[in-house]
Amino acid sequence: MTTVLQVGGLMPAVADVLARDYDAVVHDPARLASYADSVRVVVTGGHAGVDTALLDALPGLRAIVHFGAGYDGTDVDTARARGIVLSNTPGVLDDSVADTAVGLTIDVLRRLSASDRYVRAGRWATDGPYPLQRTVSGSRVGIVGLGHIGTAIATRLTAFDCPIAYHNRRPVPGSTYRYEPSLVRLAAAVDVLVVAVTGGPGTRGLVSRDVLEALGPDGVLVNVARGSVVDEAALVELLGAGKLGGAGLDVFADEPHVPAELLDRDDVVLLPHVGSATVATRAAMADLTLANLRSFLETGTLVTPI
Ligand code: 8YV
Repeated sequence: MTTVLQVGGLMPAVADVLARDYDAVVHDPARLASYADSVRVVVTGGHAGVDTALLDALPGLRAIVHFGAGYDGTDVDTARARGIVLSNTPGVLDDSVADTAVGLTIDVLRRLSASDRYVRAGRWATDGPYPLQRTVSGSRVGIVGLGHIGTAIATRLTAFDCPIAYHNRRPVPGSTYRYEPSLVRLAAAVDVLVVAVTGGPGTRGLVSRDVLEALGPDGVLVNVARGSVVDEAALVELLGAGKLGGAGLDVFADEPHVPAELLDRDDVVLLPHVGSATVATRAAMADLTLANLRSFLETGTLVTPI
C-alpha cells in the first residue's frame, strides 16, 4: 500500500526518509494505476506539477506537503475544493532568500560578477580600469510583496540607508515602509524593484511591460520570487533596447532554460534558482517538510498549513 507519494525530485534528506520510513513511491505516470487508489499524502517540491489531472487520478488524496515556500506547481484551488489540505515551509528560508536578493542588488549595481569576469579574462592588464559603477547605499528600493521574505529584504536594505517603498494588494498593517497602491508608480519612483511576491495564477505577469518601462533605463529589476511574475519577453526586449538598466534574476519563466539573449549581458546577473540553497536552510526546510508529513499522518493536522 502506497500511502505517501513523492512527486518530482526532492533532496536526499527528504527523499531517503520518505522511502525508508514511509515506503513512499516516486510518481511515475506509467505506474500510476498500481498506487493511485491508496495514496493519502503527496510530498512535492514547489514547482513539480500536482495538476488537476493528477488530483483527479488520486481519489484518496487528503494532503499535499510542499518542500519550499512556493506551491505554484500545485492546482491549489482544485485541491482545496476537494477538501485536500496543504502545507509549505514558511519562515525557515526568509533569511537566505533575502540575502540572495541583496546580493543580486549589489552585484547588478556594482557589477561584481562582470568585473570578476573582466579580471579572469586578463582585461584589467590590457584594457585598464573597469568602468565606474553605481552606488548601492541610499538607492531607492521598491519591494513587490512585503511578506516575510520582502520584509527581511527591506530590513537588510534599510541598513544600507535605502528608502523603502512597497506594493501589495493592501497596505501591511503597522508597516512603517511607504505603501504604493500602483505598481507602475512604484516602479517609476525607485532605482531597484525587488520582486518577492508569491507565485501562481494570482501574480502571473504582475511585473508587466508597463511596469518595466516605468522602471526605465536607469532602473534595475531583481527577482527572487518566480519567473512567472515577470513578463520575461518584455524584460529581454527592454534590456536589449537600453530601456531597462539591469536585472538580477534567480528565477525564470521556463527553468532551467534562461533566455539566450541574457547570457552575454554584463548588466544582468543570472543565478540558477539558489535563493534558499544553503546547507542550513535546506536542512531546516527538510525538517519542516517531514514534520508536516508526520503530523498529518499521526494527527490529521499540518504544522504549517497554507
Ligand atoms: C526551492 C523555492 O528551490 O521555497 C521556494 O519556493 O523556490 C526554493 O526554496 C524550491 O522550493 C525547491 O523545490
